[in-house]
Amino acid sequence: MTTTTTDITPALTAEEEALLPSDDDVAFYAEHGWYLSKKLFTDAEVDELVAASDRYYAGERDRRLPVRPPKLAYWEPDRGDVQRHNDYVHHEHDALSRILRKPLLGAVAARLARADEIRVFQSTLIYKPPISGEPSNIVPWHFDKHYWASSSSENMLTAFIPFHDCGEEMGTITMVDGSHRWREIGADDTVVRHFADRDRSQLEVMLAENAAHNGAEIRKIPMVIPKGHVSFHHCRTYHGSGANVSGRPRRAVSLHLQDGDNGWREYPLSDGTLAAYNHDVLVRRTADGRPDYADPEFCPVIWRAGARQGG
Ligand SMILES: O=C(O)CCC(=O)C(=O)O
Ligand SMILES: [Fe+2]
Repeated sequence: MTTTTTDITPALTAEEEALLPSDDDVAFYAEHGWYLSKKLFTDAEVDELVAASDRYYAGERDRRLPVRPPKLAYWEPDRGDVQRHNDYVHHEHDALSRILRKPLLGAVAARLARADEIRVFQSTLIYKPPISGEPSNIVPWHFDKHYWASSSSENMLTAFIPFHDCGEEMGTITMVDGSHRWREIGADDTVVRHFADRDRSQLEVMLAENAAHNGAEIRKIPMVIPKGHVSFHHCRTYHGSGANVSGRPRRAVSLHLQDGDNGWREYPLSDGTLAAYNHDVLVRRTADGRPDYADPEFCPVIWRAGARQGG
């Protein structure tokens, strides 16, 4: 039987192949927990991300989520000039989705994660208004796995895709070098449950305590990202970001990615509940009744190795 998967992962062009991370880059990512890519998106694609996001903010949608998940980030104009976060844009907006699901991006992620398949886990459209003192613009130190305890994979990763040159003055994403290799202090799952609700000074202290526990220095690396390039980070790499003092909005998508092996797992928290993710009220079930994190409706495949050989 011939399998044609060209609609999912068409072959890369020779020019695209040249943009993949080298073996040294993959080793760098494994050691440092982050990687700044080559130019993966053309200027035209990035400009279309700006235009499409403006249409999104003006209310354009191709479809809507069938139900509202409990912890959905969903800025609406009545919230005003705070930092905007909107989840599931890959589901709700086809023009954004088409660009974000670029196979080359999936191929880069597959190399870094040493995976055969990469699926979208989440996409969050982000807008930091150009207001230097806006408190909501500050992203406290965290790592993404804290939010993904119901995911079985330890190899998930995030592609941070700005829609312009993005430097320190814009409050670019900043990595804590090598922190994905730290062991966490204790098994305090209040982090998993309440991470987003903690205040900033608590998180700064938590970062310092975790570093000390690992005998590590905190080395903060602001990612200076040229237009069309992408910053990748491992799901256990601490990161955050500061004020936007540039006078221009900082626009980006944070594209959270899962390797093919990821699936829902039962992860009991100390308060007796199970760790959950917004997908759990949206996606279809697997044969054994778990939320299916491979549901193509919400978690589309963007890269599958071997597709060029016919599946
Ligand atoms: O917006 C930022 O600076 C950080 C985004 C983030 O936390 C992520 O991409 O995982
Ligand atoms: Fe994050």
